[in-house]
Amino acid sequence: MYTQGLDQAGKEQREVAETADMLAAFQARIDAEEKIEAKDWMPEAYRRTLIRQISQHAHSEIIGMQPEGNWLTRAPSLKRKAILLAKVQDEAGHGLYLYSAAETLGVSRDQLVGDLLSGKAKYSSIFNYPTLSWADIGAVGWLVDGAAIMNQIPLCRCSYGPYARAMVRVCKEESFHQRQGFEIMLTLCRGTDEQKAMAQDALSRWWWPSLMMFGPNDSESKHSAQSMAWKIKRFTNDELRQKFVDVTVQQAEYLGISVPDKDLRFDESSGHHTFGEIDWQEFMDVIAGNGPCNKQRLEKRQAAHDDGAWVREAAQAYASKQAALAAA
Ligand code: BYC
Repeated sequence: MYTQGLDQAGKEQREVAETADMLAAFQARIDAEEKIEAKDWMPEAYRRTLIRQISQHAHSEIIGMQPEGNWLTRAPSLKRKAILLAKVQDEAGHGLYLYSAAETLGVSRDQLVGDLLSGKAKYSSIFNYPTLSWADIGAVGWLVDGAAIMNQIPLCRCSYGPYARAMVRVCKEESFHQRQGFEIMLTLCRGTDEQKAMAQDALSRWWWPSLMMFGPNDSESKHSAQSMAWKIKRFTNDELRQKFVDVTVQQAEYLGISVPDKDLRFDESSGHHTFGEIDWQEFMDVIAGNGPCNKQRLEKRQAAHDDGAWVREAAQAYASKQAALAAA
């Protein structure tokens, strides 16, 4: 009901022509750091950008459950299993908050999920890589959640209120996820030679895909300039990638394993690490649907969606019954 109401409000709003004065007044609100709320007037392009970004973010959380879910039955102890189960459930929760935030912009959940399942909507490139060993669960928590936090903490200050508020809780949980991943890596690195080799192998395979999570270089990023002006993004893709490298290289040193980049070095003059060229062709292939696991990820999501049809039908039947009772 709530969504339908917003759908209608959104439709009426979109019928109003956007004048230069309206756009200037909107930008003034953004510049004054006011939060934009669901029922406020907003330019159609701002609304579309948010729907694109928030829904891709939600899809990433939901698809991101798969590579980790793959290890739930094989976690090395009951404690590890319980922790991993809680983490995977957290990701489902993040997806749900984010779908709800996207719905406030006047789009339906069915439409968003339909776009994911048809392959129209993107989700993060990182989840198209396989988790081959238990150490990959450590590397995903450490690197993938680490990159996620770097990208998402600034989103808590995003100009769109519902997205910014959803991100506060997401970031708290991601922070726990990152630490559990680092702790798995630390345990492996302090274990046998074989365990340390597993940790090294996981870092070697996940390093470059993690850097790709931040998106194309700024010079190639088609949305960054406008999203920065609207304060949806607070830092550019390259700025966040640099922060991630600076923090993570030191953590790898502490673990005693090597970042797989022969060009990586600390630059005294800038105080930052310089690093090698990302394989952008690989990135483009993955986001075009041709990564190692794209097909399997979408097939599994489609099967889960089909298996859940009876739950949606039951919820709908219950809602209709309640509505009929309320009307009687
Ligand atoms: N993968 O102009 P750009 C998580 C696309 S969930 C795929 O720079 P923008 C987690 C981009 O969409 C992690 N596609 O775009 C979950 C655009 O294509 P379209 C997800 C990518 O939006 C479970 C085109 O490339 N996090 O952490 O300004 C377990 C040009 O890019 C990627 C979020 O979604 C990519 N890596 O900036 C553990 C955070 N990068 O849409 C962890 C929210 C770029 O025009 N999103 N593209 O067809 C953002 O912050 C921004 O959307 C991005 C991209 C920085 C990702």
